[in-house]
Amino acid sequence: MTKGFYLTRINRYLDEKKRLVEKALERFLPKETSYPAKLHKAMRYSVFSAGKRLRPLLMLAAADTGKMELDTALPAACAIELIHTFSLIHDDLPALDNDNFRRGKPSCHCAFGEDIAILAGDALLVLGFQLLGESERIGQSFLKSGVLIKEMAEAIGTGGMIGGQAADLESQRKKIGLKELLYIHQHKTADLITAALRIGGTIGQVSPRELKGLTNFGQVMGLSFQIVDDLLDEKEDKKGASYPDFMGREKILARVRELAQKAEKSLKPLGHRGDILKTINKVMVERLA
Ligand code: GRG
Repeated sequence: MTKGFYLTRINRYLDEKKRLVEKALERFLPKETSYPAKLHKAMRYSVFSAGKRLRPLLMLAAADTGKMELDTALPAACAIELIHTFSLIHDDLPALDNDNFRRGKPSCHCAFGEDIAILAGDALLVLGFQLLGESERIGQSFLKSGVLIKEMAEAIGTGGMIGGQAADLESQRKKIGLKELLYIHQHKTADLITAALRIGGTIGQVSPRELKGLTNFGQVMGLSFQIVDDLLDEKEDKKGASYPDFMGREKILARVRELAQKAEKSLKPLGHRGDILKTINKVMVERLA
């Protein structure tokens, strides 16, 4: 099989899965005309903007390394995108990052007001957990949705994304070291990415060794994803600490390459079943090219 043919096949896989996620999100979100319409409009406004859908794609690809059942995997894949969107809406609020633009459009609070933006974020978070509760398998082995809910709660709680965000806020007020920056990246960014992979692997019923591989992949890829994001945002009005505060571009690029290789190695237990994830890992790094 030629490299070109192989890449086309993977791109087709990712496009198809992205379309399925978009359609499912459309189905799961309340209609924008249903009362209270302003809240539902704000939720849809933020979800249906130009997001990469990275976390749902990682989740579906991880589930596909095992025995994927779309009926179970799609609600969970939508759940993680809704929870991610909640974090972006709240992150943009004046009390946090105070960003006026998100995904190429005015931020939710700029378009709908701060009050509705807070509620839209809250509602997306709650709907995300509701969907996780609905991701029960109808196959031979009954998957307890409580397992998925716990996994997600840990990833976004005080020991995960929200804790990482709080540490990030602190870094705006006092100088921090590289160790603290690593803590921020691990929890603010890598934990949700890791949850996508672990929940996907759990739904696909992969072996404990394969789940460990997916977990390591998520942690390392999540770190490199945030470093790449820091580099891409370098010229923007950055508030907290970031990699360019600690080292020059060449050194950062070398670190990103090293992490990308390490992430790829983590997928070894999955053999060729990890190829889609390897490609996503490469594409994330190539954003710098
Ligand atoms: C609970 C008050 C309250 C706030 C929560 C936890 C939190 C606020 C914010 C953290 C979210 C954050 C901005 C994490 C950084 C991760 C990151 C690089 C996000 C961008 O992800 P992409 O590039 O975005 O996947 P798209 O738009 O493509 O989905």
